[in-house]
Amino acid sequence: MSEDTIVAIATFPGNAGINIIRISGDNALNIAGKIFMKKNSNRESKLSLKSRYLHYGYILDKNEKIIDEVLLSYMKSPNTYTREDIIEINCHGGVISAKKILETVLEHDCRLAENGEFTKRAFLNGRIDLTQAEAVIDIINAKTDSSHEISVNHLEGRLSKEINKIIKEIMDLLANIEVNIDFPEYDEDVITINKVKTLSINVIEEIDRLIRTADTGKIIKEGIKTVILGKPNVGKSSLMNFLLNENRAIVTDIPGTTRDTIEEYVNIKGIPLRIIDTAGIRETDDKIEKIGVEKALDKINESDLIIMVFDSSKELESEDEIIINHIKGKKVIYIRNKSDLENKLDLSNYDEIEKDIINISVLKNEGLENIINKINDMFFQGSINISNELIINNVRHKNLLIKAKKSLEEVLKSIEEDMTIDFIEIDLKDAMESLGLIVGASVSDDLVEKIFTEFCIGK
Ligand SMILES: Nc1nc2c(ncn2[C@@H]2O[C@H](COP(=O)(O)OP(=O)(O)OP(=O)(O)O)[C@@H](O)[C@H]2O)c(=O)[nH]1
Ligand SMILES: [Mg+2]
Repeated sequence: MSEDTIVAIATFPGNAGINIIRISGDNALNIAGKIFMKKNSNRESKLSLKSRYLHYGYILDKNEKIIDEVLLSYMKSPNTYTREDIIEINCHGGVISAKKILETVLEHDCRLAENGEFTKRAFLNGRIDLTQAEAVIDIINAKTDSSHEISVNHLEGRLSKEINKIIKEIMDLLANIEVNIDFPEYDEDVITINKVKTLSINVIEEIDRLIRTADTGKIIKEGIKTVILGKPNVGKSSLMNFLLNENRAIVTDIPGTTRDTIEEYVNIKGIPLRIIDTAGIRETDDKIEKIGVEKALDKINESDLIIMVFDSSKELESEDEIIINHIKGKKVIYIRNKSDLENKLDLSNYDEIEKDIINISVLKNEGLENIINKINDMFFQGSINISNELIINNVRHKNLLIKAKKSLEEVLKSIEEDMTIDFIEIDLKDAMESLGLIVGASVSDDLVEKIFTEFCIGK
């Protein structure tokens, strides 16, 4: 392998028990020999490190001064994370030890690793495919149990397995078409156009099933972008604070308290929410408030969910109606807050809203669980249960699936239009290429060729 040897601190340096410095590459063992001394040995004796054992000793700087007492492991290639030789040094926590050890390692023939480079090598060296590499990053970034679970599924290769299965189906079909073109005399085995059609329809269905999970996947990964809207003083910030379980937003009885949007992430009973509190919407001459109102309206477009808050103690006003009109076509939960006060809100002109509205009192802590239940119903049909489901949580995967689906739809169109088999072949190959890109394989002509040579004629 001609790759550089790379090194990085793999843990988060700070006030913790240990830190780990990780070295990967041809030169890793050699570097260990230069900086590590086993306990009860001396610098003159040659260092021998058994693979997959923990070795107790010291890291020494270039002046042979002890930097720290460590446990060092050596993992011999190829059965390692990167498929290269790996040295891992467990030193004491804190900022200094790890940093000094890193500096000492860097005095030898290696360089600082780039972000994600160990995993990149695992991929380039064929230990994992692209979906698995992407899952590693998602596991690290996961903020909820469900998000973590989806990514663990991907790391285990469940998505790759599904995609590879579809690729194989298309490949078999292409092989048959090839046989058909090259050896038309084998016509009892020749693929009929009907076969192409049936397969394309089936594969489109399989791909569609995956694409349909992408909305849930995105929401679980990024949180439901929830914008709280309403005219001033209805209790938006109070609701935000309640959901966050902290006094994040300023609450006063003065209408127009919130000027800027406030965004926070919260996980309520497993439901990930990105909650955005906004400025109360009204006509105003106040320059700052005006900007806040515009920002609030802007947030509507990028939201997954709107929580529109009414004030039970006030009559319906034009501000309420302006908001109602702005959020048409969005997923909305309507809230009547301050249900502890006398109800003056008449929604008889808005039957649909009246029918669905949730009555709450943030002040009295009443009715709030109904909001969470409603979100659960709207986004997860009552429960987030993703245990056995394969869910797409990556936009790249989603886009490639859509592309593959389009190519297969082209196949069906070509069949309808009686196009020649070459056209069909091109679109089938495009679909296969898009799917191949998901798992990181570039399905070149050579690969396709190779597959065909493994076929026996007539089969
Ligand atoms: N009686 C009663 N008062 C409430 C309730 N919820 C909030 N309030 C009060 O209503 C006032 C306004 O609350 P905020 O949460 O600041 O309202 P807002 O919608 O964020 O207001 P702006 O930021 O000005 O748009 C405060 O005095 C709250 O204490 C409730 O359920 N019942
Ligand atoms: Mg507010």
